[in-house]
Amino acid sequence: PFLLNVLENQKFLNGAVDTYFIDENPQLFMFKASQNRAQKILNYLGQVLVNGPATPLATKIPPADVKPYIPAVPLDLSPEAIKRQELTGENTAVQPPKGYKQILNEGGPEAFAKAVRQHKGLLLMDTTYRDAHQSLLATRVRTHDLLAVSPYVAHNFSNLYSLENWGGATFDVALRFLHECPWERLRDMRRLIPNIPFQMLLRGANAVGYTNYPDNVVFKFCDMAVKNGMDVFRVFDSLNYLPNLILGMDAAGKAGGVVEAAISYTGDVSDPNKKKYDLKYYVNLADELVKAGTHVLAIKDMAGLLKPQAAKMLIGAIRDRHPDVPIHVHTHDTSGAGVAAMLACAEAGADVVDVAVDSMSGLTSQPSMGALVASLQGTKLDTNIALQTVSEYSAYWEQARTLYGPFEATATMKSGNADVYLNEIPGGQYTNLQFQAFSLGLGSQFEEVKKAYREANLLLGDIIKVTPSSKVVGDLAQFMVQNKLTADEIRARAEDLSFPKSVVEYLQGAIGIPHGGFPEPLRSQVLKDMPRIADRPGKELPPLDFDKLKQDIVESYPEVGETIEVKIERGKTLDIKTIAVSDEMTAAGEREVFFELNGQLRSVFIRDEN
Ligand code: 3PY
Ligand code: ZN
Repeated sequence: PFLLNVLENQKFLNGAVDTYFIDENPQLFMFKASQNRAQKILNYLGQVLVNGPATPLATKIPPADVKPYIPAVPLDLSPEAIKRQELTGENTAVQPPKGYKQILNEGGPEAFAKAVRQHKGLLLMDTTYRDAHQSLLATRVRTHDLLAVSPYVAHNFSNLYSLENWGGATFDVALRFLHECPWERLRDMRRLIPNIPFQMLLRGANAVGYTNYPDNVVFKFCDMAVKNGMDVFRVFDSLNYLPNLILGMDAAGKAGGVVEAAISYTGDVSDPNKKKYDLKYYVNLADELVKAGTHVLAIKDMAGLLKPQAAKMLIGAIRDRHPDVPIHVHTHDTSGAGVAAMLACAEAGADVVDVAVDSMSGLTSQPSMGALVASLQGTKLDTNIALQTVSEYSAYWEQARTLYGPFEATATMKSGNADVYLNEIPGGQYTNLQFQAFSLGLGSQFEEVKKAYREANLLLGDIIKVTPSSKVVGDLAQFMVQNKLTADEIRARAEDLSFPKSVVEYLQGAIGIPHGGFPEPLRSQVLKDMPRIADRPGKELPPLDFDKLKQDIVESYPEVGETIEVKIERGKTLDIKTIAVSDEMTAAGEREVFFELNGQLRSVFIRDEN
């Protein structure tokens, strides 16, 4: 650029310059901003090539510099074991006690369900490995920290119904942000925990994604999950749309898994004014799921709306109709009533409830394991888990959690909030929406978003809200807040507004059909003559060709050698080819990344942060 500026300078071209020329001509160094853009882009691409895509940190809380203390497991001190350790370095822990996994292995899902139903005390599922950190730490817990405490879990929690350790958002986050293989995580956990059934959350026809997949994808996914160590599949659909639920149940069952069909709970069955989702609605759905052959019936209270009184009515009614089917209840502690609600469920006949270890519990996570264990000690529902054991497990997570400071939900969330009964926002989404509002410096906007969420839900016809239908409501709420639109204005201007894509697709029927149908006239006003799906969405999708997908991925993601066209302004395009990343590092820990920029060789130095 300097040369170009100089070559446009008449005085310089005429040779009429002396040593003060540069001092007297500062404009020579005033380059147009655009001259820097190519360099910035190369720096960015170099950064991605060397360090991978960057993830913005959620908070300013730094990760702690700790090595969490790992509670010990009993060692096998036999001469053979010691010799094996010397020779192979193999772990010398004694085998953990047998658990429900062995019953499942020996007798299959039916025998497992029967044993669960016959068990006298209350059984627990521990969500620490999945929903707890999905709700509190943006799903960021790495395989390393899960594996470190896994031998302790195997040795001390052999009487858990299951350990929820996969599915939901963990799959996506492992790949996208942690750059970890979720399948490897599953196999490694299985190796260390051979005695406790593993449980995953399957979003029905959405598997572990955010949209309906072709049927063969869901079947293949479940098959691979079982082969890699998965046992129990909690299958839900974000609209409780039966055809989607049954598809997920079939896929999990065909793969050999335990099918735990889940009814997503919304509203309040103890409130006679809330008529859309009343006791009859849930009981009918339970009947359908039992008829469809579920091994276990789950109530999935994803927002934590099931009050103790409602729990008693709902669980009591289902227990009466289905005396032989195990009932498993999931909740979130957003309001603070989670422990009370789970105790009420247990009293009313639930076999299993979900808890997270104390230091990973509460707020938008699950209720506290220690609180449930202690509350039931000495009663007929005793969990037979020692409080001291829970306490050691909790101490590990208390320290491990500090490693994830940057992702802490508690950076903004200081207490529970019973306003969840008004807005019905699911646990994980509640944390996300709050964080988004605060990170924009608009803490007060969270109040507006929560109110808009409630209105958006009613505009859409009062729907079940859980991934991905909760995203549809959340997107509409954000749209209302950003554009300062009330529900009445949305109704009046529906034909002209440009709604978020998720809302339009939802109204087209892309994730299924809601209970009570789509809201009219809103749907017709928004969709006009756009196509509508009148059946199960996956039914219309052609099967995925796995071989072709593999080939396409291999072809379209060469890390080096890729040519990228970057349009920096109208009519101005940069052709960038990634040539190489140097194997050697400079003394400053940098790698040289080579590009061809519009045919010219260029390079940038990028710090390797791996
Ligand atoms: C998920 O889909 O990940 C959920 O946790 C829904 O509650
Ligand atoms: Zn949940």
